[in-house]
Amino acid sequence: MKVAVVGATGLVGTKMLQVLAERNFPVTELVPVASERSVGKEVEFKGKKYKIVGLKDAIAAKPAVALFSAGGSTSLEWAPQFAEAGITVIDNSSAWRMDPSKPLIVPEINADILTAGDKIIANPNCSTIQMVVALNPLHKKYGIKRVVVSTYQSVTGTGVKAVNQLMNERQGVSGEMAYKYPIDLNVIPQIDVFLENGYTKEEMKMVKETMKIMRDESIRVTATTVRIPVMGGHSESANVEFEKDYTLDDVRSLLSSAPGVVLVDDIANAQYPMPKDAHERDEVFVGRLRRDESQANTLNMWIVSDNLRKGAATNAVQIAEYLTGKGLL
Ligand code: A2P
Ligand code: 11C
Repeated sequence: MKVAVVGATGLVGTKMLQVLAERNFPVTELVPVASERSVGKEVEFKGKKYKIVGLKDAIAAKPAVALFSAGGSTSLEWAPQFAEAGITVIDNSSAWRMDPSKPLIVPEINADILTAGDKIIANPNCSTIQMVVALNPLHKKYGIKRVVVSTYQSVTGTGVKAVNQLMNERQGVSGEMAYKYPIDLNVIPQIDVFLENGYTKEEMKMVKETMKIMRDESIRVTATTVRIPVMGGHSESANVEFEKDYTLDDVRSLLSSAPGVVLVDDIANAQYPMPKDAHERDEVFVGRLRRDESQANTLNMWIVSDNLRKGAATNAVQIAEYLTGKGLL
């Protein structure tokens, strides 16, 4: 199968190439795409070198599927043109996620809604993906009423520029700033732009995308999203109120058998999820399970995942695998 990766030189695009290779996705020919400044350069995929092309040439190459991660404006402008040419787009930007005519997919949860007619499929935000993967099995049994979530997000979520800022600050050299403030030895309680309601766009993504993916408008989510000087994964503290009461043993058993979830919850041995352990893994790690003693039917949990993998590249490739498996491409 001919596969295009749009944004192939970026952090997520590079990870997409890695994940496609690792999972042995049946790529017969790769079409790597980046901005005009990268056209002609080469990327390596499974030991073979491929020349980077521009977006027009990528459409002319007629891949069956195109994984997009080159920013919202590129997706807004180009995804419809790819779709028009019969190419299925799996888009990692926020451009199409809340469009009611576009599916927003986490394969463990709602891939069943996909049809051959879906030509632009949205990949959710990384902090949303890891949260819903952990919440969905609990929602099915106990019904979630409300989630209060605070995030601790890796600089890799911002892109190469932010990784460089952190590394430059660590080495005491000056360079381009991805953030308004230093990130090393600091915590920035702003991810993406502020909206009129005083929340950031990242916070509202967690609210709206959760309802769409879990197909339940009644789930209330309130979020505080925070950037920390960490690489390797996003962490989240979630306080989850259910309709029905639960037992911790049952929650543990549901999470242990949930697809894509790994339970790491052994406080006697100081075992809990951390970004350094989630790095380069595809699963969502959950731990620190405990009853909220201040309120009935409420659970506290800690959720960690590699934001570039399950939060972006892996989820996109899993969507492509689902489409291939079901003959929808
Ligand atoms: P390039 O390397 O040529 O700038 P990141 O989010 O890690 O910074 O990566 C962004 C990715 O999106 C890069 O591969 C970048 O290519 C690509 N990109 C940015 N703008 C465009 C554009 N207008 N058309 C195609 N690709 C783009
Ligand atoms: C971050 N979650 O960590 C963002 C990155 O909507 O796909 C991904 C933004 C998005 O900064």
